[in-house]
Amino acid sequence: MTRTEELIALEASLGAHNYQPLDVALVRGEGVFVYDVEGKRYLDCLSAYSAVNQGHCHPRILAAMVEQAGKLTLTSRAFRNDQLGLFYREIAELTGSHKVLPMNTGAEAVESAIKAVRKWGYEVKGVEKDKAEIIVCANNFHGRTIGIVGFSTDPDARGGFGPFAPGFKVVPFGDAEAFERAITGNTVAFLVEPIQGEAGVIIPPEGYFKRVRELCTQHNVMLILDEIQTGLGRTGKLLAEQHEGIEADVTLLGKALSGGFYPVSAVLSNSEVLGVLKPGQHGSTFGGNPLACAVARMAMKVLIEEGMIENAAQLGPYFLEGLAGIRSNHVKAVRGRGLMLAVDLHPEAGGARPFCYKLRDKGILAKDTHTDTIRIAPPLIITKDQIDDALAVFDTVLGI
Ligand code: IF1
Repeated sequence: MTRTEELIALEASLGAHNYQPLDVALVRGEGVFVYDVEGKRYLDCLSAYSAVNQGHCHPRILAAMVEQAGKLTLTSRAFRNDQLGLFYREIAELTGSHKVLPMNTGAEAVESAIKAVRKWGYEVKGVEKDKAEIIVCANNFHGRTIGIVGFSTDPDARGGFGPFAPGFKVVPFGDAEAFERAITGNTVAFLVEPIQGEAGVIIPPEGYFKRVRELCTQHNVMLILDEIQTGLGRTGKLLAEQHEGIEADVTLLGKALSGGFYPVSAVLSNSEVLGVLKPGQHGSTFGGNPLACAVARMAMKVLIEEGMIENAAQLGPYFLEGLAGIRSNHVKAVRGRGLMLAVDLHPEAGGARPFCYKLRDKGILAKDTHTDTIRIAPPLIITKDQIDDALAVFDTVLGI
């Protein structure tokens, strides 16, 4: 048995089988590369679903984490700490927000936003008790909690987990008229991803978000953009909303907010929405802890100082063009924004997963999704030469 086979057997015997990972066992990461237990190197084209935008084990984030870990890790919010206020100031400045609610996972940020906008609906908008409605999109992905999977349209995500909370309405993504028709006097918010990630990197039609923004303003509906995956440079802008020329009322960040070191998420808004939460009404043991804050502060700092967002803006289109240029009978379409890319294969190609295994064998880790799509999202520090190397591999694997 190889070391990899031993580890796979151990996972298979003891772990819940809620994942079907590619059979590669990683031990080390550095920048855009990860290394497996047999010593083989791979270009990471998933970046832990965009949580390691800054690259694996970024030295400055590592140093900030180690330093803080030796000083103070957790106080709970029963006491104050010397990092939280600084984290607030820096994330608020970066994103132009007025209020910040720190949480840990992305799903927690989503749940927290739902709580806040419902309360806002009752206390500010004047919606009748327990009547608040939130509109969401078909094929959404916002996390795995009972609240969130309750408004998922994916049978795998929600099947067998009911009963679910009421108060959610589903409309098609990219259809502003359908959204408008779904709005009632009880609608408090529209929760939506700027680009649908899990659905397969689905970019909405031009003008969709402009219209959505207008409708939200007109009907006093809070626009909640889930930028947990699209945010922090992935699409070539700090926030994906900037491509649309709009501003959300509530923005959700997670994943790359810590550069992959630690679960750190945040709800960002104007004062009106988060202002409704009063002492005792929401919280988290780990949310806003000094270790998380120190890590997140440095994760944001290196993203900006090291030009990672500009790099994604410059090299994303280059990578996309290269993928589009591959002569292939298997490829149906390529699309993407910044370094959030996807390749759709023809159904006759036999599914994306065998291609992901071929890519793995040639030193690239990418993820299949929805049977026929390969998702490509390398760390934002990837260089042009590394993209050229990757394109040569994609060409061998996908070509003719
Ligand atoms: C898994 C997908 C990506 C997210 C958006 C909230 C969350 C996520 C837009 C929740 C999380 C992850 C979770 C991961 C797979 C992954 C994913 F394929 F499922 F959709 F990235 F594309 N909003 N996305 O994308 O954040 O609570 O996990 O921190 O294995 O479930 P979380």
